[in-house]
Amino acid sequence: MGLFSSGFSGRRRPDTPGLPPGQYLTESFPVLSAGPTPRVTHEEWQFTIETEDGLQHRWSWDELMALPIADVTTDIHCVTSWSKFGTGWRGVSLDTLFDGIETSAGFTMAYSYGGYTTNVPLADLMGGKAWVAFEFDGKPLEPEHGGPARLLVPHLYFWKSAKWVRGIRMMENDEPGFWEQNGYHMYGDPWREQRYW
Ligand SMILES: Nc1nc2c(c(=O)[nH]1)N[C@H]1C(S)=C(S)[C@@H](COP(=O)(O)O)O[C@H]1N2
Ligand SMILES: [Mo]
Repeated sequence: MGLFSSGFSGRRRPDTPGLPPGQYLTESFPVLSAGPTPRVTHEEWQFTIETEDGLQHRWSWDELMALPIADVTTDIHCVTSWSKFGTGWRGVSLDTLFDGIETSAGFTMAYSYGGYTTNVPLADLMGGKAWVAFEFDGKPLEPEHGGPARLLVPHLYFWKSAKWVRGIRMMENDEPGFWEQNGYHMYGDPWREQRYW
């Protein structure tokens, strides 16, 4: 097998622009979930940002839908080595959600329905880098992929993009989430291959 001749998706092509080291491209959209898929209705769905002083800022589904909505096209990179180019999402920017929230804490923990957690520095949620996404490929996000809504932080490995997201808690110090406690990297930059630690 030549390095450059393969026309098959799924083959490793180290010279592909936009493909981080050690990743291969896939056309499919694998489902990776550590547990069962929670079923959360729009009626019961809520999203809460809790600051370090315990103040909670909360949105219902309807309140989320009333916020400015962003269309996002981005590549995604899973630590299990698949990458997918040009995925299309619709969601609300974390910049919008954090607008008017006062915090001096530098770290966050994302919480999901079902108990999953993952830590992300606040700076990586700001500046047009992260969204609460509720549509994929022009359709409502499937429950298997995190619907009704998931975090989308595509510049980090995809485990940071918490499915069924229900909130974010601000933290003064970095603390490991679910996979980070099990050996995944605290930050998870695919370009530096920060898979495990
Ligand atoms: N709540 C929750 N979010 C999660 C996970 C999970 O198990 N539970 N898995 C993570 C991992 S390891 C990856 S690669 C992506 C997979 O998203 P997908 O199933 O939509 O491909 O979700 C991330 N977010
Ligand atoms: Mo993953």
